This record gives sequence, C-alpha cells and structure tokens, in this order.
Amino acid sequence: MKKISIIIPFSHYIHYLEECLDSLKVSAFQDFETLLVVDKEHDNVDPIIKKYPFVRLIQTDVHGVAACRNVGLAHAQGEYVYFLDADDYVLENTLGLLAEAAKGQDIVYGRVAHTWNNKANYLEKIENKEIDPEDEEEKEQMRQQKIDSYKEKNPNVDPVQLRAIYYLLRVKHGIRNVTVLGVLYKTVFLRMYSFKFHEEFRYYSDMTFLCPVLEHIRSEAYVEDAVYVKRKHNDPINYPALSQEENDDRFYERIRAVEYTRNTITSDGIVRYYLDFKIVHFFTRKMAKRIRRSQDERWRNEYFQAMIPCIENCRPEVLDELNHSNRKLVQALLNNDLNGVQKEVRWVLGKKKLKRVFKNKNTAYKLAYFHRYLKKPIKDNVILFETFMAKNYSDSPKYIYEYIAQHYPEYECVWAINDGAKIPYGAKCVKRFSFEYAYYLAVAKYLVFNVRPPLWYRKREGQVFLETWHGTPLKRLVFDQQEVTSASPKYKQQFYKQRQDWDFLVSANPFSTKTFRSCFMYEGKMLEYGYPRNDILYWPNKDEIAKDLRKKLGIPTDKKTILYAPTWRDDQHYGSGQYKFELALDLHLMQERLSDEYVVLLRTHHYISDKIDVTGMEGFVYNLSDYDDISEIYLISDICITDYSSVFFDYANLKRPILFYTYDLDKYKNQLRGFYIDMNTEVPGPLLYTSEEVVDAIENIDKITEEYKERYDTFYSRFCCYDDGHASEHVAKALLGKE
Ligand code: C2G
Repeated sequence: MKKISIIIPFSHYIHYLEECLDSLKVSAFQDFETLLVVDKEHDNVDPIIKKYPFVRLIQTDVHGVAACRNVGLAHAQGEYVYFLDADDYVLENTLGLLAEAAKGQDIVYGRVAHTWNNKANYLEKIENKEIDPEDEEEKEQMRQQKIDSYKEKNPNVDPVQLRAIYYLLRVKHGIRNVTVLGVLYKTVFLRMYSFKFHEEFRYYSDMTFLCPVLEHIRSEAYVEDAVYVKRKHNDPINYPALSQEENDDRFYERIRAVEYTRNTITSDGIVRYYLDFKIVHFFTRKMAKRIRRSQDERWRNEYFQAMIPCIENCRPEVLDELNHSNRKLVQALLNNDLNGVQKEVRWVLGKKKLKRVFKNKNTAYKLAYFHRYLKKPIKDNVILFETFMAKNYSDSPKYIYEYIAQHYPEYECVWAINDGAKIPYGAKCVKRFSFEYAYYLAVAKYLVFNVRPPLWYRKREGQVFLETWHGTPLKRLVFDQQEVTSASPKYKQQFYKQRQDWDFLVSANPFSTKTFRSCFMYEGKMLEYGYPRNDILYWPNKDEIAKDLRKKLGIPTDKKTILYAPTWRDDQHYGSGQYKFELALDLHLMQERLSDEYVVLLRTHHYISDKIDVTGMEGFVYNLSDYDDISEIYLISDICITDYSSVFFDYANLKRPILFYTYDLDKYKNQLRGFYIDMNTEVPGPLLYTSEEVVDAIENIDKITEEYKERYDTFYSRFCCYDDGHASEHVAKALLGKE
C-alpha cells in the first residue's frame, strides 16, 4: 500500500499540467500513487501523459472538479489522500514533510501559498527574499493568537477542531477561499463517514466536503513548511481558474452550498459557527458594497432577497458579535430595508475615502475626478497628450501634436508633462496626477497616449481615445506572454479592460498589425500609416536638425557617433516602474580602441532609474538618457547598438548600420519574454556577445554592412514599408475625423 494517493482532477489548460506532474516527478518523497481523473470534456492529455509513466489515468464520463475528485476517492488505494489541482504544484519537500508527520491522524495539513508565478520564478522569488518567510511567521502568530482568544472564551471547544478550522476554513478569508487543498486525509477516516463532494456545485463544492470532515476529526497535525502552491492565473480572460470565472449562477450557488452544508453538520457546533461567520462577512464586506455600487440591478433585487433567509438562519451569536456598523447593515437586510443598507454603505465608504484623503492628500484629485469632473460636459475642442507617463515630450504624440498645432489651431492642446518641459506652439502643460490632469482626463474629447492611462481613468461616452503605442513588437507582449515577470500580476486583466477604450491604435507595419491584434486581443480600428515619431527621419531638413542638435549637445563635428540604446530587464527592479541597469558594455575598451574616430551616445530606457556613471570618459561618452526625444538622437547617430529594444525597427528607416549586443540572449528569450521574430536570422545586423566583439564589429563596420545588406533590405521592406514622413498627418486627420 502506498502512503499517499494523489488525486488530480483534470479538464482544461494542458499547459499547466506538465508543471504539476513535474513537481511530483522531482518530489523527494516518492511513496505515492497519482490518479489523474479526466473530466469528460477534457483537453487531449495523450501527448503529455506519455512523459509521466507513474500517472494512473482514469478517463471518466463525469464532469466537474467535484465529480472527478469523488471518482478519485473511490479509486484511491493509499493510506492517505491528497488533492492536487492540475494547474498547481508542490515543492520538493512538501509531500515528504506531510508523510513524515502523518502517524495515523485523521488529517495532516500544510500551508497553501498563492502565487502568479510558475515554479522556477516562485523559487527565485523565495531565494531573492521577495516572498518573505518572516511574513508567514507573523501571520502564523496572529492566527495562533486568534485561536487562543477563541479558546479562552469557549473553553469547551475541541482544540483539534479549532486549529484545523482556522487553517482550512480560512476564517479570515472570503467564502470562496475554503479549500480542501494542501491536506492529507486518512483514507479509512474518509471511508468510515463516506465523505464526498457535492457534485451539483461547480465553485463551492470544497465546503461540502471539508465542513463535515472538520466536524468529525479527532486528531490532526500541522506542518507549516509543507507548502502547496496555488497558482493564480495571470490570464483570467483566456484561461480563468474556477475562482476567476464570472458566472450568473455563482451567487445562488454560494447560498445553496452554504445551506446544503449546514444540513450536513450539527447546528450548534463550531464548524457551523464559522460557516455562518463566513457568509455574514461575505454580506458585510462584499455584497453590501455591490448592492450600492454595482451596475447590475440583481444585487439590489433578486440577490438581496435571496440573502435574507440565508442570514436569518445564522447562529445568533455570529450576529451578536458584529461591530456596530455591520450589525446595522445586517439588521437593515433582515428588515428587507434596501435603502438602509445603501445608506450605511455610503456612510462607511465615505468615511474610508475621507480617511484615505487625509492620510494621502495626493489622491484628492481622484475624488474630484469621480465626483466633480466626470459630471462636467466634454469639451469638443480639447486634446490631451501624454507620452511615457508624462516623463517627456517625445514619441508619436509629440509629432501628432505638432501637426495638429500647425494645421488645426482651433483645437486646445494640453500636455501631461511632469518636469515642466517647454512645449512649442503654446500647449497648456499639466502635471500627471494633479487636479488639472484629472480635469482634462474627464473633459477632453480627444486623448492621445503612447502607453496606457491611469487605471482609474473612466472613458466617457463621446471621448475619442488614440493609442499610439511605442514600438514595433520584438518582445512578446501581454496575452502572448506566458509569465508576467514584471508589472502587476493583474496586468493581463487590466490590459484587457483598458484596451476596450481604444478607438484607434497606430501600427507601423503589417507585422505590428497582426501582432497587436493577437497580443492585445484588439479588434478595433488600426491606423496603418507608419509611426508619427518616424516622420522626422524623412523630413527634408533632417540634416539641418541633426547639425543643430550636435551643436546643442556639444558633440564634436569631426567624430562619428555610436548610439547605445538598450532596453530594460523585467526581473531587475527596485520597485514599481523603477528598473536597475548594469552596463555590460565595456566603455573603457571602446574608448581605448575607438575614440580617435568615434564618440558614444548612451541612452537608457525611461524605466531605468540607475544613472550610469561616465566620469573619466567625458568627451567620449555623452549620456543622453534624459534627452526627451530619441527620434532626434537617431538623426545624429552613425551606428546604432541595441539589444531587444524596439529602437532598431525605427532606426532602420535611416538604413544605417545596426549591431545587437545580446549578452543575455538566452535568459531574455527563454525566461523573461521570448520574441516574435528570430533574432538569429531576421534582425538587420549581427548578434554580439562580448564587448570585444562589439568593438571588432565597429572597426569592421563596412564589411558588416556589406555582409548584412540583403538581410537589411528584406527587413526594411517588411518593417519600414509604411513610414514615409506623413504618418502624423494621416493619424491626426483620422483622430479628428478630417479625412
Ligand atoms: N527607448 C528609448 N531609449 C532606450 C530604449 C527605448 O528612448 N534606451 C524608447 C524608444 O522609442 C523605444 C521605446 O522607448 O521604441 C520602447 O522601448 P523598448 O526598449 O522597445 O521597450 P518597451 O518600453 O518595453 O516597449 O512594442 C514595443 C514594446 O512595447 C516594447
């Protein structure tokens, strides 16, 4: 007999299954059987399953997690049963730690950790202390204090049950967090009472199994380090986990599952007390807010009515222990007083908002946005522009603006800009996250952004949003990214919502059009005119502009210039939007071998907060990282070195040599992002891996230009085919409906 039967219900998302089974394959403890119970509506598992001969495949004609788990229970032959979901994984020591502690107790449980990451990145985060074991200790202590205080007040309660309830019913969390995961259940104990999941429930079946189990346990053990890793899906749009699925039945199912579970446990036991506690808190913490705020009327009608009997059936002490405001809420519900509930929520939320404003006065503009500015009429002749979160005056919005300012002066243009840069043609400047900014976000008819607006922006009916984006995609983006190593884990979800606001998206070439459709899941209007920011590269006076700029920046006229413009690295950051950059290019070597003929123009990405130290190299290295517009810098660059930045798609318009310094290609490609095109065969220049190779290439630039000529030409016709110096004009006309 094996020590553990692992039951994995499987239905969809085959791409997660492999990591789940891999985690079992490499587990230090191997005394287990794996039952993969396959739902009747499953994805085809055959291609994967061959790689894991230890898996016992059980094909069923049942549907749903609950039913598959029940099938697994019937087949389990191990001393203990452990449920593992096909999109989750365990750590190497998890099963061993649990098995070691399992000495005949009814249940043995560990911790359930939630993450957005795959296993490699999760482990890296632990190693880098981004997941802090001290936080866990603190949580653990708080839990223990709660348990102790409950015990003091209720000396008759069984401490075995109490601790298990705290951990497994997850008393501090919402009702959807009740989980059977992370626990060894003794098989004979389960069979003695015939515990089963109620198969009618899609979302809340865990509580139908767990509550009766908790009611009957007589012995237990807890192993804090036995971690079950629950993966939150970073793409709830295409691959939602059950907990992320939005479904009309969800509300009623929650109530039905609570009522059903109540009937399977004793009415005056502690499990019942906490079950009632959870449903009451669902009402006070979540539902009451929805009753006030939701666009969906059902919260104020059907759902409100359905909740009344459910709360009426709660144990009285649960209601007695509520604080004043929550008691008022519940009382209003029980009196069928919808207005009373709404009034109380308004009062509580209002207080919270005020507190927040007092604590952080900087957010007051948001209140003004929602409560005043959104009520003002939209101004038909106002256009708000923003580039790179108001960090500079550049990129496509700059060129669109200049075209509009010259040709349609009747429009009032406003720029969001933080450092008070001088904007030509007299545009009004506002600081991002100020009252004025919030005002123009609300009343401007037209908005032109090259990244996304703040998350709190609400597009109004009548507003026209032009998203220019900021580069032809080389790195995989949004929905084409498997892991989101940087940004918020909710990135995909937020993106999905925000891109619904776009009326126009600018595309620089057919490749971008195709890729943007997939990576942004964008179906709206695409403006396929080239990049407005590249117009300058075709202007007839571009040589004069270059000459003036060289003079302005003090770059010697007798030297050629090498632009080094690398991108940022998703995994190297200090905090949100603040990235580290360690210069891997040996500028001293370049100075030694190239300074007779060249100077270097260094340009870091706007995300990089590190200032590269170039002391000692004055006169050879010019740090132009703070210069607003890279398009102007292209004009004064004779050679461009980049890595995975989209700069080369734009620079190629000049048909000047491009080198790729790709010292961390494997990591970038395989771990961080992945690419849309083959760096080895499709980019218009050589991949170089050391500073020596870069310097050699520059010394032999004519030879390299010759060598890559054919590839460059192919690249140019594929990616620079729309740019002709008139993109701003076309885009501006499309935006303003002047075509
Ligand atoms: N950029 C710059 N200096 C750099 C790198 C980039 O000024 N050293 C500017 C260029 O205009 C570039 C844009 O920022 O085209 C975007 O930078 P990327 O390095 O390509 O990176 P990212 O901001 O992640 O955008 O589809 C494009 C992608 O979204 C990439």
